[in-house]
Amino acid sequence: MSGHGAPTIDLSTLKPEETSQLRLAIVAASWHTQIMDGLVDGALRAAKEAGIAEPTLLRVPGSFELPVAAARLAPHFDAVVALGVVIRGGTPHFDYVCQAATSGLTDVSVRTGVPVGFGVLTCDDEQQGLDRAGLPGSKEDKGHEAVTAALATAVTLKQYS
Ligand code: DLZ
Repeated sequence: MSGHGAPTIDLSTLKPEETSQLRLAIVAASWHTQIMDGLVDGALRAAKEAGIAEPTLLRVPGSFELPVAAARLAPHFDAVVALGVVIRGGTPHFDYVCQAATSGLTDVSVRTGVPVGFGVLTCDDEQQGLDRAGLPGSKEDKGHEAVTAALATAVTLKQYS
């Protein structure tokens, strides 16, 4: 999977009166510090562009802990964004952590009806993460993308609440 085919969602086309009032929570794992710093910066930048003054930022140890954090916060927010970096190693651990994070976050989103932006990078090596982290020299900005997607979905769904 790659970024090819991603839609252009421009936060500036969303009405500020819709996005600025949204309650946004960002849950972020802590493994792979440099890449995570880029993801968190991108997510906070997107929140600021949407006019959200004070998003809640909650740090957890690893990506495995993201679903339980998202589950605890989701009922209190309009959108949740999960950020993490999982890098393939020499054991099947990678697959278990990726599977747990992905299915857990999907479950939270569907069960609560609160959009959960998926900003978890699943990488073969560190370079793949750096390329997507929104850092100087990165090709993609996945933290920003995850917040944009979650807010756009929250705005779309708001009329059906
Ligand atoms: C144990 C582990 C490993 C090997 N790799 C990663 C990783 O690349 N990215 C990540 O976010 N977390 C990793 N973890 C930690 C697990 O997510 C979890 O925190 C621990 O298994 C404790 O529950």
